[in-house]
Amino acid sequence: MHLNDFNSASPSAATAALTPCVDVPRWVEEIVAARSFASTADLVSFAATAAPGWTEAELDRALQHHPRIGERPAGSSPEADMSRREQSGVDTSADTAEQLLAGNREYEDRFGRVFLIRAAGRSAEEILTSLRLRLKNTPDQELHVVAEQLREIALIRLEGLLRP
Ligand code: 2AL
Repeated sequence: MHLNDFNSASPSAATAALTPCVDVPRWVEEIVAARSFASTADLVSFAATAAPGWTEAELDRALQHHPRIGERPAGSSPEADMSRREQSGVDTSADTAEQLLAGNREYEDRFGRVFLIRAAGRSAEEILTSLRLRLKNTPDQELHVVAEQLREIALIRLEGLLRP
């Protein structure tokens, strides 16, 4: 999508384009309302701080669209395409796949939600190391990490969306 098209899209079309980046309606609405943007860099920098302080309810809603690391979604939605691209560098040999599965399970038992990490640019080994470290976090610390990772993923997706 070109920035000009995003700037001039109807509010509902702009909302539909942004929502796959992260399904936090407050974030989407703030960005849609702040158009027009002079450059993609301006848009991304606005998005980096828009709708601060995502609540637990907002995070839980957004996380429903993120498959587990190691589970590549099969569908053809924009989110599934993005997620596959982000996870394409994660090597899932039988051994790492098993460790990721076990780590995901442990994380879900401890925190009650899917383990989320910005996967783009990270190897399976880096992800496993981070997962094991994060298991030591308190639930409050972990909420902050999840919000930060979701925002990182959203900004990467936004850049991908607006790439000319
Ligand atoms: C994902 C995903 O779909 N993309 C990404 O960067 N991380 N999922 C996850 N559970 O962390």
